[in-house]
Amino acid sequence: MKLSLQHVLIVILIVVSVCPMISADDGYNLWMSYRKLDDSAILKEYKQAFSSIVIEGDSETLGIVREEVKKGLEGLLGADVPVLSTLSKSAALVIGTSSQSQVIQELNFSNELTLLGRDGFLIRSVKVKGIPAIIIAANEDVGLLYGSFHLLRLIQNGQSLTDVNIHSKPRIQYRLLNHWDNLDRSVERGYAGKSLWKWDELPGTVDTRYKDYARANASLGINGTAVNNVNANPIFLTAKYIAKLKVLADVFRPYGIKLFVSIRFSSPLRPASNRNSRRGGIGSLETADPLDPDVRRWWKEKIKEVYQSIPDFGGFLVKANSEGMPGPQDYNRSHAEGANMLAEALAPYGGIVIWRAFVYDADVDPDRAKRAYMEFVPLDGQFHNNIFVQSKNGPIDFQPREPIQPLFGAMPKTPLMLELQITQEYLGHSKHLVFLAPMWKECLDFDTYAKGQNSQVSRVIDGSLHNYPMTGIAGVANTGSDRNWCGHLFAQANWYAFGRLAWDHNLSSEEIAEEWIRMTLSRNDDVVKTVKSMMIGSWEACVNYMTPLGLHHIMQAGFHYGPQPSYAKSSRLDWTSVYYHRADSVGLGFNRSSSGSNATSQYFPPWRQRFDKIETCPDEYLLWFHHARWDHKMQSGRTLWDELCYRYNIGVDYVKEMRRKWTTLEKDIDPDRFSHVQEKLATQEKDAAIWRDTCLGYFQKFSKMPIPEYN
Ligand code: GCW
Repeated sequence: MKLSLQHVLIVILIVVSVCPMISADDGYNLWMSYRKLDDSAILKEYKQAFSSIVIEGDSETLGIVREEVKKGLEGLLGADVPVLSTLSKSAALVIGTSSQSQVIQELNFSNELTLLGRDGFLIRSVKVKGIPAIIIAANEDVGLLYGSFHLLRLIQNGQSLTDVNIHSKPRIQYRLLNHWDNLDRSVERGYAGKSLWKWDELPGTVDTRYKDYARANASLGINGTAVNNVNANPIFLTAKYIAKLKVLADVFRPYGIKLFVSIRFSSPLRPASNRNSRRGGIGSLETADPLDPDVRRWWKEKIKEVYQSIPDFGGFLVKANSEGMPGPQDYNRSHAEGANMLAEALAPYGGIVIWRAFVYDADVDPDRAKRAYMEFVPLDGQFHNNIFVQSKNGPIDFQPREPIQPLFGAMPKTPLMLELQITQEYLGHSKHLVFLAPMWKECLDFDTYAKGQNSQVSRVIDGSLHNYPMTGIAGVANTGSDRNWCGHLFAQANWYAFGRLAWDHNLSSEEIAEEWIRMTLSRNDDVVKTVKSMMIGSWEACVNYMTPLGLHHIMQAGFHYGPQPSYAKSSRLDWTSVYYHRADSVGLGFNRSSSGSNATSQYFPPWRQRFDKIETCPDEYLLWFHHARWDHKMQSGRTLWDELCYRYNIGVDYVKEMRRKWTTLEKDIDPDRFSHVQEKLATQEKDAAIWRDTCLGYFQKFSKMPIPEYN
């Protein structure tokens, strides 16, 4: 059948009119919707400055830069912005490296550029032969990509570019996402639909979303991703899966993103007879002992095979001897011996090992909070220099609030990679609006006193405190195949915040929230203010309605959403709630002071003493470190019981207030996103009240005190 042009046009018209789901506001475009600016003064400035884009040079990455900047500027300015290869007579945006762009070369920025390393960039307003230009210069194409996204961010935030002069480079070298994605596309602790990776379609079919994922990460400077769950299936290292991984690595590469894989330590073994077992491998050996020559050979060959397909492969992420995963201790070898075997095999290719410190063997100490420190600190200095020890922010497990993991500062000879959790396993899944930047900042800004004052966690992980040879940070991803990527529209802000802090941990939560709101939701100052005021206190509120005053691990078993303080029977004591809160007729909390488990001794002075004494322990951590009496006098002057009731109540009240504020924005936010958030907030309010009522009802059985009235 032959179709006339008229027919084709009619079909196109029909398709366009019945496909509102491709609307710009379904959340798919994240913080990159590039809606036209409406402030006429700033629009005029930008239009004058960007009459064209000049990009000299050619590479896949530069192709992406070209496309992004054109799309971004045209969207934001609502005008055509041609891409040229040489500067014309009117003001332009000039993008290039000195090796590929003559304009940049002639500007002679070499001194400044050398300070910016591989990923850094320069954005500056200059004159080129009398013509005003804004330039983005970098040493590598990937720096230009980061610089371009940064410029677009400035424009989206309406910042004036007159006399702009920005030097930017990441403070941390490895900025990674860790996906806990399984082979069957389920995502452990994922709340945004199935995994993005369609393993059964790969390598033949390449979902366009892989590219969009890479683009979103690149827009933040995220430069690596471990694509599969740390509870790893060894199948990812079979030839069949290496071919699939290669396709992902090829998509990610021009965006500056390296692929990492989580491995199972027992991979050289024969497959386990039970497919669901965490043991077993993909080989034919009888042992996975890291000192066994056959095992070492097996890994060398496997790694060679991987690099033949993926020459810039990042390396391995390893969960070993943790929660039933095999590891070197199965053969009486240490974590260092296990990690070193892999590191040696990866080193010739520039690969690294990320070895997780999330271990809590009950034989090590009766207090779970102490175990990782006790196992890892004695190994400091024994790891090869291409190994990171990766630790969660707190000593237990991504609880709503934890004091920092005392490992930070205590391993000066081992690069520590900070592991944060973007997905809200313990913070209301994708049902609650909880902006996590303030939590991460609390951790990053915490002064460990490892080398006296000014020894913040941020300085441990950016390497400046101990001169680490490499530096890294990882976030457990909250992405999935939901159209809006993260389930909750506001969960996108956590992905965003992670990336921004990984690049520059000095940014404040307020700055990050404001950027995200302007780029995603609205540029109206009143709306920005209101939404920001919702986001900024949302984490503290969640702590209050879930686990105030240092309570922890009292959530519903397994599912980790609602409260279950009564949970007492499990195969492991340290999976119950009663193990952690220790409520009795005297009081509440886990005594980790020197009269209890003495976990406080793992911190540097003065924290050691401050945490140890109930009088000086901050209220935020009181029940983490102390078993306090119900009538203990808090810093507020209230008794513990009254303060507990108060905190649970103000937590719920905050959610009510967020809901009220959101309602006032109805006319400012597009209807789909407005009602999406409105529904989520209603659920959050209901479930926050369940947390409060369940926990207070339960603890009241011990305190035997009345719940005071609050209005
Ligand atoms: O908190 C626990 C989670 C597990 C997770 C584990 C870990 C991937 O409940 O789902 O397993 O942490 O970090 O290894």
